Amino acid sequence: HTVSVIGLGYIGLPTAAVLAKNGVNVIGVDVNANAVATINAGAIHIVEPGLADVVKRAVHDGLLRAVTSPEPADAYVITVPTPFTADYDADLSYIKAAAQALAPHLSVGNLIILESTSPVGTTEQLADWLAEARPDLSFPKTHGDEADIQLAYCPERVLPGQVMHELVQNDRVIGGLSAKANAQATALYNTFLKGDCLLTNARTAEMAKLTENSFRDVNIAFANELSLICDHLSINVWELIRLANHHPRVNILQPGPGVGGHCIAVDPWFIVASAPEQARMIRTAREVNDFKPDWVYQQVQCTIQAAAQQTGKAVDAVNVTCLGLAFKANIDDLRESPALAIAQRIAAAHSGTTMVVEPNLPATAQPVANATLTALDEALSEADVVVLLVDHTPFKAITRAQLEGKLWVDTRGLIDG
Ligand code: SAJ
Repeated sequence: HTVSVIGLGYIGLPTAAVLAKNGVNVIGVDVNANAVATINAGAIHIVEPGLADVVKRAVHDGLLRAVTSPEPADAYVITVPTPFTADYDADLSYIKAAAQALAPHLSVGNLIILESTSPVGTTEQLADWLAEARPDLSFPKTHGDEADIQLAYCPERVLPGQVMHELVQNDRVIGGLSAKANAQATALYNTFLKGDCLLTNARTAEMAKLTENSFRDVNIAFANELSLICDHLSINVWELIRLANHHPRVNILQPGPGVGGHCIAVDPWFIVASAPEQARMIRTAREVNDFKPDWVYQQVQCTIQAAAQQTGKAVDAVNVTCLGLAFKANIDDLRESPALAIAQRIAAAHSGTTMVVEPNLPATAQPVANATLTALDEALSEADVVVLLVDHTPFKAITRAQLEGKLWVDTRGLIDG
C-alpha cells in the first residue's frame, strides 16, 4: 500500500513521517527541490519538535521518499497551502495545481484526501477538476460508492509545536463525498491514529475546520475588545477577566497584541467570503483583532512621549525595548506575527534606540530593521520604555524592581496582570 503526500510543509511532512513510521510506504511530493533533497538526506527543512528523528528513521528504513512531481500511488493526501487573496477570499491555486499534477497518475480504486484548510465546496470543486482532467474515470459526485476514484475532506487540527503528539492523539473529522470514501479514509488514518474518526460529509467537514478557528478568533476578539473598554474606563482587564472567570459558566480568553499565525487570522475570512451577509459577528471579530496592533502602537507612541517628559530626555534619547517577536509564546515562528509588526513599526518610526528581545532566535538574527536584537537583561536595564509583546517563559521572571523608573505597555498581562 503506497500513500502519496502532496505538499511537505508543516502538516504534510509530519503526516508523511507518521504514516511511514507505522509501516506505510510513503512518497512525499513537493515542488520545492531543496526541501525534497533535504528530506531524502534524512533531514528536515521546518522546525517542529520530534519531527527530525521520525523523518530520519523513515528515510533510512526506505519507507519515506521525496520527489518533485507525483507518481502512481494507492492514496493521495493533499496538504498544500490555501493562502487568502487580496480581497479576503481563498486562493485555491495550489490545490488546483496538485489536482492537475496527480490526475495523469490516477487509476481505478484510488482514494484522494484533501487536508488543506478550504472554503465549503472545495472538495466538490477538486472532484470537478479531476473529472475534467480524467474523463475516462468516474467520481463520487455522479457515481457515489461505485465511483472509480473516491474523495474525502479530512482537516488537520494540530497545534504548531505539538504536531507529533496531536497528529496521533486528536480526533479526526472525515467528510467523504460518499460512504465508501469515508470507510477508505478511516482505514488510512487508523494506520496511525489513536483518536476517533468522526464521519460526516465533505461540506460539513470543511465548515468544521473553519468553525473551530473562528470560534477561537471570536473569543479572542471578545478579550481584545474588553482590553480597549477597560483602558477607556481605567479598569485592570487582567483582574477583571480573572474575576469574571470565577463564574462557573464564563471562560474568557486572554487579550494580546493581536491574532497571529497562519490559521486563526485567515480561516474566518473563508466563512465571511462564502456567506458575507450572514457572517456579521465573525467579520467583526476579525476587524477587532486586526485593529489591536494599531491600538498597541498608538499606546507605545503616547508612552514614549510620556517617558521623554518624565525623564527630561529628548524623544530621540528615549530607549525602547520590545519583548518578544513570535506570534505566540515559546516558539520561533515570526510569520503573521502582530508582535513583529508592532516592533517593526516602532523601530521604523522611533528616532531613538529600539532594542528587540527574542530568546527563541539565534543571537546573530536581524529580524527588525533599525533595531538591535539584544539579550534580555541588557535590553531591560537600558530601556526607558518596555513593550511586552509575547508571553515567552523567560519574560515571566521579570520583576517590578527591574522596571523601576521605566514606563511600559504590557499587551499580555505579565507585568500588569
Ligand atoms: N491568542 C491570544 N489570546 C488567547 C489565545 C491565543 O491573543 O487567549 C493569540 C496567540 O497569541 C496567537 C493567536 O492567538 O497570536 C493564535 O494562537 P493559538 O494558540 O490560538 O492557535 P494556532 O494558530 O497556533 O493554532 C490554531 C489551533 N486552533 C484552535 O485551537 C481552534 C490549532 O488546533 C489548529 O490546528 C491551527 O490553528 C490550524 O492549523 O488551523
